[in-house]
Amino acid sequence: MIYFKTSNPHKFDEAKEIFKRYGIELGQIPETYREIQADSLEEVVKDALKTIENIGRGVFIEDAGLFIKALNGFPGVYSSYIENTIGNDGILKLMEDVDDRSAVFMSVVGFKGFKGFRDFDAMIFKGEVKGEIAFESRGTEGFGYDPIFIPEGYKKTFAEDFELKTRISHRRRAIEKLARFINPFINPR
Ligand code: ITT
Repeated sequence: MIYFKTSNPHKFDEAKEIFKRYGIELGQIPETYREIQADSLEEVVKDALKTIENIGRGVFIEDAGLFIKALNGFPGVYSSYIENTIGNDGILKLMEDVDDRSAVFMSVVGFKGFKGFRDFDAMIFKGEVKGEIAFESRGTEGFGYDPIFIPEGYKKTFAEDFELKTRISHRRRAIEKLARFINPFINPR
């Protein structure tokens, strides 16, 4: 069993599903972590890892964000704040007359292992998915920016096709790397 320290139940549910495929049980520590103001998700995660206390198990945190090209990467590291202030309607307004709708969802996972993981203190795993910002909000599944994000090669938003999201999302890609890495420690042959 390893633990995901996150205050976001949607993120936890997505991660739990991914680990299940590897036969790894996931527990939640439903707390936020120290989030410094920084230019990249990686810096935020690396700093926060320093505050993760030894609970005698593997623990990870994840910082994610939506980076919109035409807005020079905004909301990016401010994704949470922007979601809670101007929200998806605010983003769509900013993008009203913008032709280049490209965006990327990024996820950075920071893992700290205790007991059996000691040599792998503070590992970083990244995942991303490219796509476009929709012209209107669509769908009811998922959370956050899912209703306005259409992954590359598809027509539906993540909020309209949750099964697709679980297969190709930024979180899926980052967490799958972590799951592959820790699998031999959790399920030794
Ligand atoms: P923790 O930091 O406690 O894990 P959080 O909700 O603050 O929870 P993040 O900082 O990683 O999570 O994410 C910042 C925001 O980015 C989040 O509140 C959402 O608005 C958005 N976001 C992140 N991942 C997303 C996803 O898969 N789909 C849609 N929006 C997402």
